This record gives sequence, structure tokens and C-alpha cells, in this order.
Amino acid sequence: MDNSALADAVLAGDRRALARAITLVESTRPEHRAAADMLLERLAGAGRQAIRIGLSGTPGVGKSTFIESFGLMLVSRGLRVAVLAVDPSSARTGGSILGDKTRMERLARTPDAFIRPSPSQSHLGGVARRTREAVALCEAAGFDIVLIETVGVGQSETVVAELSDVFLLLLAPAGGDELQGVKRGIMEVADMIVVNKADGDLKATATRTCADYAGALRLLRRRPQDPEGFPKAMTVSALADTGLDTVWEEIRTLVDWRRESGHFDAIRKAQARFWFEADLREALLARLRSTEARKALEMLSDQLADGEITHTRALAQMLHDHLNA
Ligand SMILES: Nc1nc2c(ncn2[C@@H]2O[C@H](COP(=O)(O)OP(=O)(O)OP(=O)(O)O)[C@@H](O)[C@H]2O)c(=O)[nH]1
Ligand SMILES: [Mg+2]
Repeated sequence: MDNSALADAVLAGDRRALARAITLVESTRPEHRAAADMLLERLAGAGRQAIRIGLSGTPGVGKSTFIESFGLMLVSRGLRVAVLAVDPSSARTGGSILGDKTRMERLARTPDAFIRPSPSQSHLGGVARRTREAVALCEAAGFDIVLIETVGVGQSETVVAELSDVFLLLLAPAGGDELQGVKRGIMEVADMIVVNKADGDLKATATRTCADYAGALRLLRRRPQDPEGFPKAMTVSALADTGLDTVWEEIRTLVDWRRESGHFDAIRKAQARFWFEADLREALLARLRSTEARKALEMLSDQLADGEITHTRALAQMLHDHLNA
């Protein structure tokens, strides 16, 4: 299939074509990169927009179960749902998605859903770029909702928050002092805190945990991009399928409000800037990591240490020789 036929198939919502297109953007081979860029340019004009929902939570909190139940609920409402994963640890085991495939079995079988395992790359910057491009491909393929999942470790939540329109933090019922365990930074970027496993013996604890987080969220400054009452905390049971409708209603409320107030587009624009600057920084650093640059850097550092060159001159020479500045 040539590039333009692939573009047409993606636009027609063909899931196999979408999978191939994502494989293309994930490839690190230069000739694939060129084809991927051409494809992305072809599709950019479609102007389709999904609601991008980021979802983060520690291992075992119930992300996969939540995505399965929530995804099926969305599909039952006539929406097409794509699921992508940002998993910085997938290089470690390579196995996590196998578990997910079985846990999301029903969703995976639904014609209106598309599930994509995370690319097995350890470099988070590369994963972020490829995920962004995969999101764009899912939008071009006409998906209404793109769910972007990440396990809550390290910086991957920040990456997903910068990739999504609405960011959900999934938590498990827990005793009072665990509240401090959630980093303040992540509380500040979460649009909704969803306490999962509010069923059976865990229900009372889940309700208490939710109240604790609701209290903590009220202490945060109200954000200009939010309507009254956000960010919110709520309880669900992904297993018993309760509270998921409410999560969706709240997402709709937030998205509708932001669309009307102009914040929806403003946030996406700010994200585009954020990624442009992040990738530029990364590209510049990559140049400085070339063998030639590293040799020059070492030589200049020696000269600097020996007092043979000034700091200003050494800096100017590096910038001139290796960044064309
Ligand atoms: N009681 C109860 N158990 C749940 C619920 N949701 C998930 N679980 C259970 O919690 C365990 C972990 O669920 P997963 O959905 O695999 O969790 P995850 O966050 O995807 O885990 P990782 O992929 O390892 O990060 C499983 O045994 C689920 O059955 C729920 O709503 N209630
Ligand atoms: Mg999982």
C-alpha cells in the first residue's frame, strides 16, 4: 500500500491501516521517518478532533479494568474509542501489554474500539513524540475518544498530562496517611481524581479516601480553565461497573465549558508550544552528544581548566562549531 492509499484507508477508519500507520511512526528507520512525516502531513488537513483523555495510576490500581469498562460504556453510547499506552517501563518486561490484552478482551473485540500496545522504547522523549503522532493518527481515523494510559511512575504522568485534554488520576482506597503519597505536582495537573474499587468491603474506605482527596483538591487554587467545582474527586468500581457514567458526564461538563470559554483550544496550543520547545531542546542536546562534539567539549574543558581559554570564548566556540550559532 503506498502512502496516499494508506492515508485514505486511515481516513476511512480502517483499523488495520491505522495499526500500520502507527507502526510507521514508531519506526526509527530514516526511510520510515520520511514516509511517516508525509503521512502525517496528508492527514493533518482532515481537521478531526477527538477528546483526549489521559489516565494515570500506580500498578494494580485498576487502569486496565477501568479502560475496559469505561471504553465499553462509551462504545454503547455510539462513540468510537482508541486506547494508547505510554509505558516507560515496557522496555523492562515487555510483558505488561500481554496482561492488558486479556484484561481488555471485550473492548479489544469491539469493532468500534482500537487498542494499541505501548512502543517498547526506553527513551521517554521518543515515546512522547510517537504517542503524540499516534494520537493524531487516531483522530484522523475518526475516533471520538482517545484514552492515553500510563503507569504512575517517574515523569510519564507529566508527559500524558501534556498530551491530553482531560487528565484523570486513578487511585485505590487507602488509609488516611497515604494522601501524602500523591505528589502535589500530579494533584495540580489532575482534572479528576477517581477512586476505584468502591465495591464490597472496600466501599467505605473508598468513600473516605474520596472525601479526603476532595478536601485536598479544595485547598488548591481554582484554575482559570476550570468551571466551578473542578478539579473533582469521585468514586467508581471498574469491576462492578458503577460510577463510570458519572465520570463521563463530568468529562463532558468540563470539555463543553472549556470549548465555550476558549480554554480547550488554548490548552492545545500551549501543549503544541511545550512539545515544540521540548523536542527542540532534545535535538540540540543530541547534537552536542555527537562524537565530534564530545571530543571538542573535552578539549575545550581541558583548555579552560588550564586557563588557556576563557569561559566566554569556549562557550562561543562550542555554539559556533556545533550548533551553527
Ligand atoms: N474490587 C475491585 N477490584 C478491581 C477493580 N478494578 C480492578 N480491580 C482488580 O485489581 C487488580 C488490578 O487491576 P488492573 O486493571 O490489572 O490494574 P492496572 O492498573 O491496569 O495494573 P498494571 O497494568 O499492572 O499497572 C485486578 O485483580 C483487578 O481485578 C474494582 O473496581 N474493584
Ligand atoms: Mg494494566
